[in-house]
Amino acid sequence: SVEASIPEPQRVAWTKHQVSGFKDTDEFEKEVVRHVETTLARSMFNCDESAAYSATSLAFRDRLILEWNRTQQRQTFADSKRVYYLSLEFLMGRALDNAMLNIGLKDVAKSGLAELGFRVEDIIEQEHDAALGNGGLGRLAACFLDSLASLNYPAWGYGLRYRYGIFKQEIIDGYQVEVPDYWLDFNPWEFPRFDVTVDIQFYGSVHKSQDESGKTISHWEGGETVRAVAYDVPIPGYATSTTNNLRLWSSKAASGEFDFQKFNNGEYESSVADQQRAETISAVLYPNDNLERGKELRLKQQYFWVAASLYDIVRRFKKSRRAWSEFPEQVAIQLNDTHPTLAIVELQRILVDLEGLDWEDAWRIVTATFGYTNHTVLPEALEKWSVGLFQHLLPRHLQIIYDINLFFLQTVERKFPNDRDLLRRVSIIEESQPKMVRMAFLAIVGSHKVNGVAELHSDLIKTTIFKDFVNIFGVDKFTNVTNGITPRRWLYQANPRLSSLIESKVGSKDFLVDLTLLNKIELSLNDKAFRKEWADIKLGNKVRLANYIKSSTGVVVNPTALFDVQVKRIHEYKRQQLNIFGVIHRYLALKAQTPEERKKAQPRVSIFGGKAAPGYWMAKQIIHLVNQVGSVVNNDKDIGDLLKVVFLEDYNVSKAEIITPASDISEHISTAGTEASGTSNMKFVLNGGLIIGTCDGANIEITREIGENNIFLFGNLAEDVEDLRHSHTYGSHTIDPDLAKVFEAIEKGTFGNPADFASLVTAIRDHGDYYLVSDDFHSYVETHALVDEAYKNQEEWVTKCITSVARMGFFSSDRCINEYAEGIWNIEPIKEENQSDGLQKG
Ligand code: F58
Repeated sequence: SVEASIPEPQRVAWTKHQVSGFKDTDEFEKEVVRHVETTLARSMFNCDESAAYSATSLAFRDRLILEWNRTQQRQTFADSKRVYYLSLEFLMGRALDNAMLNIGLKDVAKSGLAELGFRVEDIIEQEHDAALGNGGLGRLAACFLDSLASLNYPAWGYGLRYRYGIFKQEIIDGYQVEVPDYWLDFNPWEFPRFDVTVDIQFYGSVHKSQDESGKTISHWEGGETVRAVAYDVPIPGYATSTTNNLRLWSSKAASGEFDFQKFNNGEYESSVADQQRAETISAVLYPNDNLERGKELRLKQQYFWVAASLYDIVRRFKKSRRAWSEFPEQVAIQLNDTHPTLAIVELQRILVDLEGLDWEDAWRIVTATFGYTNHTVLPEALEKWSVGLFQHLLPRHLQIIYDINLFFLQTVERKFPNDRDLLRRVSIIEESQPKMVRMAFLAIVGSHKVNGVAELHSDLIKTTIFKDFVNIFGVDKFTNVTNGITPRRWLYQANPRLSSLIESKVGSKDFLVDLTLLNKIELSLNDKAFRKEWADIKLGNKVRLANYIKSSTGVVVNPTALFDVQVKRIHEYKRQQLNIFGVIHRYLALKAQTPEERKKAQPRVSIFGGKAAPGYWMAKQIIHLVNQVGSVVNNDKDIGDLLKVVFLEDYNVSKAEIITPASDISEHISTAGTEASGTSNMKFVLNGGLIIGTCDGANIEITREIGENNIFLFGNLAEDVEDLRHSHTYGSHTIDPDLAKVFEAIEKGTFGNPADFASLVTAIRDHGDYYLVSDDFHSYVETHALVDEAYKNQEEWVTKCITSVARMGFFSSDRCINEYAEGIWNIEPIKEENQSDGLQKG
């Protein structure tokens, strides 16, 4: 056993002093006071909320570390297959509340903090979000980590430790302004591992030599070296002792502080500059959502992170002294989008150049190891890198890519002789000017499974962008794993009252580990007290959001109005423009009514939130228009409470936790076929909100699960989009008459200078309306009228909400992770001995 490796007397000493975590209020308080007085060097006389947050976090961190060490020992001892989840983004949000709830000690913390003079809610609010992601893709990775730990899978996340996460958004005069997000001032959730470093090479050149047997060996030499330093973030599972690891790499100069030789030669500035250049690699998250821009620093980030992670993975494998052929039985690596695709090339390089394996043997290992998840069909988001940039930055990798491509095209040629156009279409190297490396194709060729993230999306990639690859590799290589969300954060943490109401009907907290148990609440559909409490909780959540809206925007909204929410990254394909045009249409309609008629209208609050990529002009115009409409509508005496329009600044994970539970209806209205899945749609329904949406992404599966009477679907179908676009360009393109009136109002200056919004209008009217805003406008407006009607019958509405929540079990990320584990990774959970299934604590 592990223990036997330590001699008896030492073992006795170590175990005698074994640290154990706090278990009750008293022990918790003792830990907090100790951290305040020693770690923070303060006292009860100057312990403010920020210091109390720090000490509380440190107390919880200490506890996590103990479980984390034990988990690592257990997983090492079990020596079974692990999965490594490679993602450039992990949008974690806050850690303290999550740690308290997952460990099951929030009540202890609450009473302990109260005795020390603090409210646990205020302390939680002190934490800065860990915002190392853009949107859905990054948040999905975070939900996956929660599920992997909660299900006791031996799993590691690997990412980059950006010094600046996604920018903070300020709204100034209605415009988005980006402010840097420096979040590392005090971060108790990370452990620097200064002993875990990897030196990463860039640039240089390749030389060939021959070994004794005459085999050619490639040597990648020269160039620049940057050091990767590991920072570990513990990931506590819910109601289990399993605490997994997220390892984030930080870059620094390989020569240490700075180059002493240069320093001594009086080149102080340039020695510091080298250091800064190295640190630049992990300095900042690229803030684009569904857009790839092909910047050298981005490719550098990718290789830096991939090479460090693979070195770490291979080092761990080598400790087991197994044959290389067993690598895929010990290691599964999942590529979260194409960003880590270089890992395929890097592993092939390690095996062939450094370990001396034959190409074919190495390639068998590589392809058996990797799986690739695609998150988009948008052409502008598909990664491509110019061959020239590759040649410069990673010369040996480019050679390997050419070889992978050569062997791949040879097999294609054998299977489909004389189809030159097919070879051109599927080549990893695009024969354009300049030549480009197509990363998605490389990811497909180098993986054993490729998955989309919702059924429609997985079907679409098979019939459109990856169609040829289905013919080449067979359809079984392509699969679907519909996304999911963690019910711990998105129900238990974000909506504690609804969670405990559900608990009272399910009979336990087991629905948090088996979300299908939610179906039990359908039995209480006619229980009057339950329904009353349900409605009450929603109102309470809306009051909380109304207070937040007041304090952040100054706008007073009526909590009994219908709250209509669209919060997500701003993008033309997500169609916030459709939403705001719909709001304008509503405003014009109300204005045209008599005061008598207006009395019948359903009061609404339209709530928007989300960041625009800094260089995305159209998205920024949309934000500006929303704010302008808000300032007109919110101050119109004719309108009063009938319509309010607010834009919430700086939408992020912790704000989502306030907004999601407070929605009556939320908007998931992407042009059909463009949103791969969406995950906030799941969060809103799970929190007892209904949704209005297009037949796109996971909306379709949500409909199947909850029933079509419980969702408001509208708009054209994915299969018709292409023809519609074609008709815009080559047929006659008439704008919907109601939308034309909206444009008229904008162009009259109703919402300020029309020039500010000109391109939003012309994109639709004059430039082909690529996202089909006009085609869907009528159906959208009509469906909103149905929403108003339905909301007036509150009893019916509550029935819809309860029924929907009861049927949302499928969308747990636990289900999703189990599908990956079985269908793609082939891994098994490792539980602590004598740990029973289900809830152990909490
Ligand atoms: C999102 N992709 C999809 N990409 O748009 C969404 O439908 C899906 O639910 C989610 O992934 C999870 O599968 C997404 O968020 C990015 O933000 C990338 C960031 C890096 C540049 C390219 C886009």
